Amino acid sequence: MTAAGAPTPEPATRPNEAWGPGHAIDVLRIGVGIVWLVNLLFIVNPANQYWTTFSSTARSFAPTTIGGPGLAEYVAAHPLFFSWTIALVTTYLAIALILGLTTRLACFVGSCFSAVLLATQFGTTFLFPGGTDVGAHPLYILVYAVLLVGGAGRWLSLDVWLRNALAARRRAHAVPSVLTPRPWAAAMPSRELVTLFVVGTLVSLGFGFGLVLAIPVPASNSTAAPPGPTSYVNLTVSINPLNGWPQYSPANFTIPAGTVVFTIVDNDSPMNWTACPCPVRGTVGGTELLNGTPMTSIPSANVAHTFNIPALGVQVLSPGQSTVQFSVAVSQPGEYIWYCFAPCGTGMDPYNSPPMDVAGYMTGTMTAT
Ligand SMILES: [Cu+2]
Repeated sequence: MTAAGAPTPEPATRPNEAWGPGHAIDVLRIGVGIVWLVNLLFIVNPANQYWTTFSSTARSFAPTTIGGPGLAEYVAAHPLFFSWTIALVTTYLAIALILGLTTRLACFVGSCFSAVLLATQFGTTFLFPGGTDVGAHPLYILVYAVLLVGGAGRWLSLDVWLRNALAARRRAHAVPSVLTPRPWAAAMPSRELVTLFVVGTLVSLGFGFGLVLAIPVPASNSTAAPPGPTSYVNLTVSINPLNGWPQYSPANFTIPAGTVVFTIVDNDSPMNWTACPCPVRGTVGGTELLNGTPMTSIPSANVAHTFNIPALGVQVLSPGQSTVQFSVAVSQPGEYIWYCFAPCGTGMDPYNSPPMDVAGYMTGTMTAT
């Protein structure tokens, strides 16, 4: 469109023409589409248990979310909505980018999606190891911007095929060629579209940060001792000689509702968890005893494991080669799942490899009767 708003002749599009250097932008587009296709294959492969472990994966981000674990808990509590949203956006991006269908819309959706993920998991984005799931999102946003500005979708693209098919149909029916605005079809973008892209991405980033700051940390059940008996639980963290994994034992235990005094003897080696959000939460008095000294937060230099009971808002940090003690008020009978959220996995990604999330090692059940 010209400044006066009069339609300009549509530039001749040579559809899906032979390879030339100008098509590098569409090679990039297809490459990003393949990345999303790989993500989609991960989601649908039953071996990865995407659907069944979604909540615990979401919770594993809690310790490193700016603004506290509120959002991670909220996502974990609504797994159906969030797991499907992520799966559907992943499917759309894979199809749209590989086939060049609604290319511009895909750039917009992809950038906003990455911006929200980036904001909500900001604490682990720029860390290595640990940021492998979210560390790529700044790069993705950059790639979408390059695709949009570079006019991706002009080669090997269904957008072009559809446009030409429509044009041919119009010619065949002798319909006067009136240009209809097709803001999402592929072509060099207008300045307005680029502005919309930038604004949309920034708004999504702000929305993500707003979510993590606005959703409150789940209320701790109580920091005052409830009526009821006092019981004692002794846990140890040791390396399992069979597989070399650190392991809490016992992982499953039963206590009467009341005050539970925990002692954790951590025989694991020290580890430097630089992203550690190390405040103690949800214990009686809001403290833990580290080798006998009361602490309200723990220096991150040597946190080997954590002991979190999300339903009670409990977070306790367990440094290597140390003993911690704390009391938890359990006023209601029930089953309480505990987790270790420190990245103690032994694989490439220590946030998402065993024994993280492995029952009997870094998660288990406290049954209150
Ligand atoms: Cu651990």
